[in-house]
Amino acid sequence: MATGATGVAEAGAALEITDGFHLLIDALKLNGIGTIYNVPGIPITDLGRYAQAQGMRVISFRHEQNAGFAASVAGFLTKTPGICMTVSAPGFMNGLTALANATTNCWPMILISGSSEREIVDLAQGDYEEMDQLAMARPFCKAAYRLNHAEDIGIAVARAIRSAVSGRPGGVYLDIPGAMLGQTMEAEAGRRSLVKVIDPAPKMRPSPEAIARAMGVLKEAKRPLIVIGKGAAYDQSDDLIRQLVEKTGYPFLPMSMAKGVLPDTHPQCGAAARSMILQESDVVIMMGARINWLLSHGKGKQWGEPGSKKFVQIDIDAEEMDSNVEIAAPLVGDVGSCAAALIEAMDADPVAPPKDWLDRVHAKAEANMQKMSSRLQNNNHPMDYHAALGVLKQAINDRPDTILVNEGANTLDLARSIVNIHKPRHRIDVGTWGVMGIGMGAAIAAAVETGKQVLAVEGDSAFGFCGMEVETICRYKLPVCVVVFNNDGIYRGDGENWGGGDDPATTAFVKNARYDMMMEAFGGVGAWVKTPDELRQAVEAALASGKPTLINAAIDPAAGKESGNIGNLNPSSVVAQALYPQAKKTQG
Ligand code: OXT
Ligand code: ADP
Ligand code: MG
Repeated sequence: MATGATGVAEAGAALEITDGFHLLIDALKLNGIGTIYNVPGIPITDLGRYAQAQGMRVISFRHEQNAGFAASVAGFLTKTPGICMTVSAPGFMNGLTALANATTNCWPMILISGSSEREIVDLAQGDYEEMDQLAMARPFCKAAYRLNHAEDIGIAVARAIRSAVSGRPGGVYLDIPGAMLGQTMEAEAGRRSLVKVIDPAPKMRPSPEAIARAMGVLKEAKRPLIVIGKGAAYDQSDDLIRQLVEKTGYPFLPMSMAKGVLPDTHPQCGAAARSMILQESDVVIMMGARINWLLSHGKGKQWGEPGSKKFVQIDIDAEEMDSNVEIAAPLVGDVGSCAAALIEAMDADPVAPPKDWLDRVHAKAEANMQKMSSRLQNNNHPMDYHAALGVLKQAINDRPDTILVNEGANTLDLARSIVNIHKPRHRIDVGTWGVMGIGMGAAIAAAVETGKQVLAVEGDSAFGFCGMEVETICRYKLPVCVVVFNNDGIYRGDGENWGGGDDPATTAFVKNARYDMMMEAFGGVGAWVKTPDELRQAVEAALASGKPTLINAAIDPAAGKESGNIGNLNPSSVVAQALYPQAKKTQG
């Protein structure tokens, strides 16, 4: 079977010509891309078949959004653009949310969509699935290109890869009019037209002046803190990050998807003292983390007295500096290069580990963890989030190689603080947008890209956005265990219709829904559990067997909070409070 660019050569030997289909496949393979996340249809059905025939892994999904989320997560995990392939207009649009989400999260992904007859689209003459996709895609990605000629495939794929991974990574759109795929050219010329991208994401080293400036700020620090973000997780310089953190002796706070870059059990981890360290720190090193809504924009009472902080920010994107607050020492570069330069500077001129401060952070974190641990042991009936998550925490402790995927509101926020992550890039969640529906795509990509066991902990609403992909999980026999936290609704399952009518509350679902039977319908294992013991047994069986499994975990419908930890972001209104007595409960 042909591999890499030799596909063209071998096809050429037999036929002396090649075509757009094969040039595209060979261009991807030549650049080390071996997997396509796909939904077939006109005009790309055969492209998927040929890719599979040429030795690529083609994972066909039930909906393009999930294929797109998978591609973006593949990009996050591998630093190589994940490829999502869709049909024209509606399929393309289904993939667009994922493309925008990849760009927002700074993950490399390429959305390749077939498109209709150019001349007809441009004259708006009503072609099959007519749409000016290139124009539509532009606002949602870093770069968008259209391929009109087969001879341009090599260079277009090279540009797309470089755009996706260089500098701040993001989404790229590649428009492939169906007619282009069938274009033929002489095989040897085709082979020569392919481009292997050299050094697609060059290291960016900070200047010595910038390092000296940062060292000056760190030397003055009394209560320093390192915030580690998913840009640091993405960078994969895990050893350098650990060396830097341990050399400084500073406490660190992992953002959600940076949990595990250093284990949550590391003695310098301050996650369980979050409020205290944000408020009381005086110098904060931001490492691949933006100062956005997830950190209250670096302002307000969460951050203590105005003007009480100095920021050192490590980021690959210079424009990120001063986006929300003043950055005293910008370090523009990749995390690995910046960490290495700081380590070198500290070898020459060490910073003093802030022992008293670290002891205080430790004491606060210990106290919070103690408070939490008693709640995790409870045997309440119906089961609550804490009891269920206590079981899952233990499951991950026992099998730290398992990748945790997590979405929902309460399901997300509580799992984040309860379930420790022990290894880098072993937690994938809703990311910067807080988007529901990433779960099954992320779980599939994690299993496909790493071969590891995946545990997807899903709110019942979150799962509903992508649940049909359990068929994909079964079809490809992936080691994915989905646990649906079934509280009969969005945030809570005990909502009422405020108008008193027969329709259910806007946030309520069918009670006691049998999500487990969805998995059974496709040949996987289903379990309906109501107690922590039953959950423990079902999870252990799933993780030990690696079989596609869905555990439908009944959670107290009254246990959740409106919007989990971010209820404060809901707009409130005095009019609503006057009109509806119930509004007090949800609007605070
Ligand atoms: O220090 P303090 O005292 O403050 O305490 C903190 C930590 O120190 C402590 N902690 C610990 N204690 C003990 N031990 C340990 N180990 C420990 N670790 C930490 O715990 C507290 C809290 O810590 P945390 O979590 O780190 O900090 P905090 O304050 O929460 O951090 C703030 C944030 C903002 C960084 C954090 O909350 C965060 O990352 N939040 C992300 C929130 C998010 O993105 N949510 C998802 C979106 S919500 C909403 O939009 C939803 N929708 C609408 C919708 C969406 N999103 N998308 C689409 C496409 N359509 C619609 C929907 C439909 S959610 C949703 C469905 C919800 O229903 P489900 O059924 O799916 O889920 P359920 O709610 O379960 O029913
Ligand atoms: P989190 O949500 O975990 O706080 P964000 O997604 O907000 O993280 O921030 C990630 C940041 O990391 C972005 O500003 C992005 O430019 C940056 N980044 C991405 N890759 C790298 C890298 N290799 N080196 C340094 N910074 C990076
Ligand atoms: Mg729910």
